[in-house]
Amino acid sequence: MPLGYTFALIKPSACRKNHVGPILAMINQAGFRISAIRSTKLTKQEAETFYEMHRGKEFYDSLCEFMSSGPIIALLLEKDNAIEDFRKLIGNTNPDMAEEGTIRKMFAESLQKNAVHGSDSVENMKREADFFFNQRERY
Ligand code: IDP
Ligand code: MG
Repeated sequence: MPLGYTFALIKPSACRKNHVGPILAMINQAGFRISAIRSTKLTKQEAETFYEMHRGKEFYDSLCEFMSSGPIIALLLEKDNAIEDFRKLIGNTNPDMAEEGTIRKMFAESLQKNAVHGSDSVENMKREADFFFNQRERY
């Protein structure tokens, strides 16, 4: 896969509050092309695997419980410099520290329920994309 991709999730809290449409619009307006998209729901065990790099941290169990609490939207997004640019678009992990106009500033409910996930490296992007999408689902 070329380097101009990132993987993203719209988290259960943002789906529950009907923020999917506005968040997708912001993603498109920022110049990302949707390569793959799916509505799905993780089991607790799948959430534990997806977030395995955080295993052992005090927020890990609660995070996996939350991430498996309802439907999510999985996204493979294409853009030059996608990983870095998407992290800028979503803002700081903690919405209290996120800049005005970022997705997390606008839609996060809390540090845990911070609306979206975005890959932090090419290696994690590939792992996360493969976790959700087979090749026939990517255009
Ligand atoms: P990121 O999503 O900005 O990459 P990470 O540090 O990778 O942030 O953490 C993954 C997710 O775990 C965050 O998006 C957030 O939902 C949750 N999280 C991170 N740190 C905390 C914390 O201190 N308390 C509760 N939840 C946290
Ligand atoms: Mg992260």
